Amino acid sequence: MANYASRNDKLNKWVQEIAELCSPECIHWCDGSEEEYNQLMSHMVKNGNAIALEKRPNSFLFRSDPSDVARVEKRTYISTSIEIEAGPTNNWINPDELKNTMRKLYKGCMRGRTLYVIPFSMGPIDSPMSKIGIEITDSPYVVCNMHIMTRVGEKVIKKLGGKGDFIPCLHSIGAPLEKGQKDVSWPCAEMEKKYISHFPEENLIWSYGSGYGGNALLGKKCLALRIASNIARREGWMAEHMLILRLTNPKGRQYHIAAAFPSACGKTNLAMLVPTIPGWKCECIGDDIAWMKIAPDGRLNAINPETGFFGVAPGTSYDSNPMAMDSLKENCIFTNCALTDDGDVWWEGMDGDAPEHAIDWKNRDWDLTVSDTAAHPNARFTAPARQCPVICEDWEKPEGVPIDIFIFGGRRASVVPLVHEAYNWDHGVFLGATAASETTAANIGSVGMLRRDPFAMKPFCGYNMGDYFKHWLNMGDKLGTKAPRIFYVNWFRKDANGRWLWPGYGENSRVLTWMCQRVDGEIGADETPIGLIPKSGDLNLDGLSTDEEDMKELLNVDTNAWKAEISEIEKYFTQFGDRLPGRIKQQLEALKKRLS
Ligand code: O2Y
Ligand code: MN
Repeated sequence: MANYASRNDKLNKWVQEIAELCSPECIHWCDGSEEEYNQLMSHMVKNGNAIALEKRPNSFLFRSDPSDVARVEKRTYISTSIEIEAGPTNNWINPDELKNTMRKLYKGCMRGRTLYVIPFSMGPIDSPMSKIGIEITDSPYVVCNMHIMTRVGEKVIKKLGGKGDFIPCLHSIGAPLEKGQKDVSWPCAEMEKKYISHFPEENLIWSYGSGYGGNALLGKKCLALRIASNIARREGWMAEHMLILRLTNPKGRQYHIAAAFPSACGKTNLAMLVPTIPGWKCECIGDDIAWMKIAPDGRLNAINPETGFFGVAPGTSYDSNPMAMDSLKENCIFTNCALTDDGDVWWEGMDGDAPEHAIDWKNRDWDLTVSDTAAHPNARFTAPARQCPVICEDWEKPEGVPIDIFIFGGRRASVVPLVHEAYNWDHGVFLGATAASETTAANIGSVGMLRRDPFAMKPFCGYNMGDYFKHWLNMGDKLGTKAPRIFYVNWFRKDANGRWLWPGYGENSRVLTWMCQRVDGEIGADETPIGLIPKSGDLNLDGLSTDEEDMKELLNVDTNAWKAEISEIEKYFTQFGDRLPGRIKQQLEALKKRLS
């Protein structure tokens, strides 16, 4: 039991109401302390839910149920009283119907388990941009992950006081434990009973049946994106699926960049970039979510509402992301990674040779003769942001950092050049609205399909996407000349033989420094129908082996391919009907004209 009591009537009443509905064995108010974390972890190790890793101090491996390995978009709902308010990119069920269904599931769902009350803050406690959430969960795994990913405990209850407001986030794994019943190591409900539900009209989240990541750590995708995007629209700010980084040039001038990429496009890698250009420094502020508000000086300031990284493990290595690897040495949670014989975690794409033998994420013997991967492709690490060697000293600044540059991007083997700059804000919003990426084995859908993912927000925008485009246009109107400049990148272009044309990773700093020079008006750019591209010689390619031919191909704008793209965009836009802003239609017409 925590050594504090909430004076907040709304909170106390809600906890009592949920306890009556879910019938837990006991209630634990989380204080966010190290002792609490340690106690929960020892309990989970004793019960066989977790394995303490010999090679990494205070780090633990969990294995999920094979049916519960990722966010479930098809079971995620935006429940508004009128369907059109959720829009064509979201699943919708009427709130009364959905609550009725879920109440039946919640009834008695915590029998035999502890109900944990997690008071958490998204954003620094003392930031005017922060929001308080209270997650009720019956999963100690969720409590420990929330300790790393958010600011938890008594300090939040103190800030809430007697009258403060909070976002109620109800979560249950949906696996009551009857008297004498033996528990399993990852209890959860079957797919058809999983619901990740959002009620934006009352700032409410109800999640049932899954214990995994974005379905269960409700501060992240549910609160900080789906619910926050609604609040942000109402209050005139932005909640975006963006990394935030600070780039410093050799003279000490700082630039802040916020970048949106769909899943599987290397967002965490870019957030922790190690520049290859001498004299430039890059620091990480956040790797997934940015909350941005217009500051008193008229600029757009960003905070990272989280305190940790919930990153994809496979493919993370000292080659692809050394700063992430150095963040993982201790105090981490690993989920669905393989376990080596010497008590460490391993995943495909890690540096060095594969182990001769390991235990795979399904708890089976594994070696190189086994065709399945040892780690699940969506295996994750949960790591404290403070452990990142390049975490920016201002990453917790209550007022945030001023954004100079927005980047959108996706994974495209052809058509889209390495980099282009928007002609103006409306054009930049059009670039965000039409962003698309080819699917990989790591994400949903068949491999190589082009999936439109506007602003990388398709799974995360909590209201009608057409209205979201309008909100972006409105923000540009308010920001005027102080609006960040907008760019679009594609690190993934290939030649006709399927060879990568751009080395990526740290070399992406060459593209970022070009953007900074553009912001400072130091260099011009070439006009093309789709936007502004670097003039020959302006991209710093010193020490890079990429030859002139490849560079030409990387920056090539194939008019015919773009004409084909236009009809795809037109088709895609029809779903938004009259919610598609006229200014976006005008951008499409302008692009058509430039291509003709
Ligand atoms: O599969 C999950 O539950 C995790 S999803 C996720 C986690 C961290 C950062 N981004 C994402 C994402 O899907 O964008
Ligand atoms: Mn994400």
